[in-house]
Amino acid sequence: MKKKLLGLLLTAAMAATLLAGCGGGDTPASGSSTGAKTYALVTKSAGNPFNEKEAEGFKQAVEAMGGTPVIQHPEAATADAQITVIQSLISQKVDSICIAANDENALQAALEEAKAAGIKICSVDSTVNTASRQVHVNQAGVNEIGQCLVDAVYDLTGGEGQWAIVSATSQAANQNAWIESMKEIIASDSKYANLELVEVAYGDDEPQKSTDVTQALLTNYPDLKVICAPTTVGIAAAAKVLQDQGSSVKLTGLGLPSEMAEYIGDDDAHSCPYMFLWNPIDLGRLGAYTSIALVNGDATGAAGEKFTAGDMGEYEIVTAGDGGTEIILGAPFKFDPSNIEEWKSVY
Ligand code: RAM
Repeated sequence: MKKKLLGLLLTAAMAATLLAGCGGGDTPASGSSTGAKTYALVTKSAGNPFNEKEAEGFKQAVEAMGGTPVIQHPEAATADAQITVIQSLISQKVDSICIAANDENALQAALEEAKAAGIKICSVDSTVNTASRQVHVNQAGVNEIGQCLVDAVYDLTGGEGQWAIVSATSQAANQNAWIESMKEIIASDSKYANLELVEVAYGDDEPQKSTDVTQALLTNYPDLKVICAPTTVGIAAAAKVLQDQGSSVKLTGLGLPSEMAEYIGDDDAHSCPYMFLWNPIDLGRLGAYTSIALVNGDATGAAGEKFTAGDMGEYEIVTAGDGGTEIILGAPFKFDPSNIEEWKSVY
């Protein structure tokens, strides 16, 4: 997998060099005669390494295709901060906006205004409602992620007892969808009947707040067995709290290998036996290639359409759980003591 990634990065770098060499840098790769197109990415917030990796992939792919990337990290993980950014992108007349939404519904008016101005819209990582997007670029199937997390909680609790969630913001569409899926999976199978979810706490994807809510969980629930944090910021904060305190509470969730390597281990000295994620760089790249396909007219966002995502190959647009459409990057990947050393330098 690592070799494949390095290979892809190399191909992208070679494509970038070729384009720069023969096209003067601003020649679009895709046949338009109006000069380089401008592709914007709006992440959830600044200061989150996951968002930075996503932006790195987006920028790399747009540049490899001869376009101009515009990367915006809003100051806070709020809808208001993103609305301000969207409005400025409309004035800048960008060709597309790819957004990791801080709220599924609150961006609708701003995104509809963008759409009316001829800007192509996709969401990535965290979706907007179906009226606000043409297609969502999803890291993995919602229920696939939900199942991985439920299985991990079941395993680490020994099949019974108290567990809690440390999430991102209470409005985050992606975390809310994963949590909803986990609850549905648990309710649908009597195997999980002895698992007791005591609280969903929100660390707002801020390290300090995530630390505080983790500490409060430990104080309020002395019998707590497992914390599941489906956010890279939340899991890193929780891992440090648990490990520093020598807590017996075990941790799982979604984490960046680079931030979590020191906490992953099978013994009592480590707080996290294993966790999951996907490649955030590839997620950004797929967001870029999708934006390019929408701008080129290679895709409109309808289910059944297929397009070539540059050197990532062909992707198909499928129907999403909310009735809109999505493109799925791949399956969640498990990180444990056997592979964490290999991955911690990649992302
Ligand atoms: C955080 C963000 C992001 C999410 C990852 C797993 O970095 O909330 O949206 O996909 O965690």
